[in-house]
Amino acid sequence: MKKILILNGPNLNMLGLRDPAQYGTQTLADIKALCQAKAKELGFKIDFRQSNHEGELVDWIQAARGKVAGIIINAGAYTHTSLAIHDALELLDEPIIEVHLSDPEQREEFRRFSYITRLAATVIKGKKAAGYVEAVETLSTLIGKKP
Ligand code: DHK
Repeated sequence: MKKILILNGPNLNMLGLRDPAQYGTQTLADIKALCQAKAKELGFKIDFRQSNHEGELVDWIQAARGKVAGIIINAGAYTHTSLAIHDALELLDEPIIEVHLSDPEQREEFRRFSYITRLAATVIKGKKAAGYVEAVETLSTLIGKKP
């Protein structure tokens, strides 16, 4: 069974406590369960992870090369700062979907730039937890098209 890696960056372990107007009320465990259910329906396995550490995220991306069918990433604040995560993602041949619970472009100026967007097949933003489910569906379609 093909596997999708879903990576979450810093502070996403605090969902449920963070501003619900931006991030919704669901916890990361709730989002994991939603992704798991959608992936099961579509015939995929998921590996769902969160880290507050940039280097750990880089290690996980490197380890995923050739081992997963695709990757969904919400790099949290590292979206806007991490050239290291960009460079790790750039080495992947597998499709990448960038997801955000909020719409960073509608927020503070410092959230408008993303290091990930230029590598992503699609960016899904502003849909809160439902965006992750949409990302699993979109990735499944992209993977399904690959031989
Ligand atoms: C999550 C974060 O933690 C922020 O730093 C980003 C993103 C937005 C989100 O909307 O999921 O700016």
